[in-house]
Amino acid sequence: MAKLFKNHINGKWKASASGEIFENVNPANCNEVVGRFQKSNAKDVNEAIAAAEAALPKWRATPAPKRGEILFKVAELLLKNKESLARDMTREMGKVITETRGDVQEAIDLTYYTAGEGRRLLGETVPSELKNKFCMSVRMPVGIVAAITPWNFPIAIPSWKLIPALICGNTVVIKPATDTPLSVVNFVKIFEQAGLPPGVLNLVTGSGTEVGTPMIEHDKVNLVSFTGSTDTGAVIASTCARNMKQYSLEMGGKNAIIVMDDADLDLAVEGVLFGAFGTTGQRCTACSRVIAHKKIVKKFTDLLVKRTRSLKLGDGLLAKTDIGPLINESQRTKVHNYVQIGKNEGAKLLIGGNYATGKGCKNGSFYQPTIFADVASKMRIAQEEIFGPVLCIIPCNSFEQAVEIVNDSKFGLSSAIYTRDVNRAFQAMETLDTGITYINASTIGAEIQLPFGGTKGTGNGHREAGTAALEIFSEWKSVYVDYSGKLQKAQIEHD
Ligand code: UN1
Repeated sequence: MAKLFKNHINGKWKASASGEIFENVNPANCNEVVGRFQKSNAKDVNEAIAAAEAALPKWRATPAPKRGEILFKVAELLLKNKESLARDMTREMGKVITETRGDVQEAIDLTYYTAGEGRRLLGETVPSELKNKFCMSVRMPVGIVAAITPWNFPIAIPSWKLIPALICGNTVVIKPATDTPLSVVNFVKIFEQAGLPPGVLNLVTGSGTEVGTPMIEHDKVNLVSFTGSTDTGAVIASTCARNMKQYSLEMGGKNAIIVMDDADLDLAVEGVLFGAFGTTGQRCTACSRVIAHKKIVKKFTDLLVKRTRSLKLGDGLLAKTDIGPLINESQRTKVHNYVQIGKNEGAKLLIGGNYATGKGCKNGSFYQPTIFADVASKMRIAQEEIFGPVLCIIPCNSFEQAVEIVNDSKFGLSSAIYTRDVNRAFQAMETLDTGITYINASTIGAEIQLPFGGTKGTGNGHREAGTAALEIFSEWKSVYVDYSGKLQKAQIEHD
């Protein structure tokens, strides 16, 4: 029988109060159970939050450079265990091993970068308007953080939340997606090995309703940090607003690449291919729309379809595999439904459009890389996030029209343009309404030292990673030190 994994509460590995478990299955082979996990409930959540509350005073009083030292050890251990972490991740999530190595690497990069913040956490010193008075701002922890993380980046995205939360002196309870609990169990073991004190980071596995809801409703939680679907994000936002909690949301995308008539077409094809079908299209940053200039749309499409035909589907642990499965059957059904919607809307299906059931794909949730041509911007397949290997090609007449089409979306995460015209490139940077814009590169592959997040319906204005993450996970305190020995009145003693 597959190995049983437990929750991590107050430094101890513990079974759920429910006495129930759930199984995690390899999406490339539904006969392989990767592990059995705790089907937790509100009792476990309460216990984890109580542990986080008890650990908070000591952790926030620990000097930030010392907190950083533990996190540097976390980075070293991630590096040391990179290969086994990546293999476990491919088994539970399906993406190819080169990408799961990249996922772990993203966490390593973020952890080294952010651990260094322990010796910065910069605030401001500013002059006072009065004599013998000193003004500064310092960063304070927010308190108890509830982190709810998705399955598409099972270690990288938890690292975006846990590492900045911890360096800022918060304590945390994390609920990983039910499709990828093993990667987060592995991650939490690393924190334990690195010497993080008990209760500072707690892990509770289980469903959104049984675990997520009591977490976001708990009155001791100060901040909810969430990456996932727009629907769940909306529930979190309204629940937190009602309870005066802080929240940070990173949700959908409908990312687009503009291919202009002066683009290096071979380069653009590779960028679109990587953006649309990498991670089987299951990235928030995935390219799901190409806006191609009418002068090159035919040539570009032919090249793209040809390259798409050469992609190999299969088990992500095999070196020859380009594309792994979708995360689960319900996601496969959803993707397939969108393909039917696209056909009904009158888009032209060029390649794919069905379950992949060939050699090496029989027992998994595989879907053929799919391309629609002649897509109109208002079609549902061009507006809604599909989260699968489905790409829409939308022809355009000009740069201005291309920008209009990219911006005709309720989301605003990532965008890209392929052009050799430097003026166009700068105009694109200025006018594309997204949190991230790439010039002559795909929509995916953000680096951790810059802010990550989007405009409009993608989020609530926050940015993760880089130093921007500190704005989420710390509160400003302004401090005034009056050393005049008398009552001084700001604003009033003006003349
Ligand atoms: C996501 O899909 O939610 O920029 C994260 C990228 C990765 C992170 C994606 N570094 O594609």
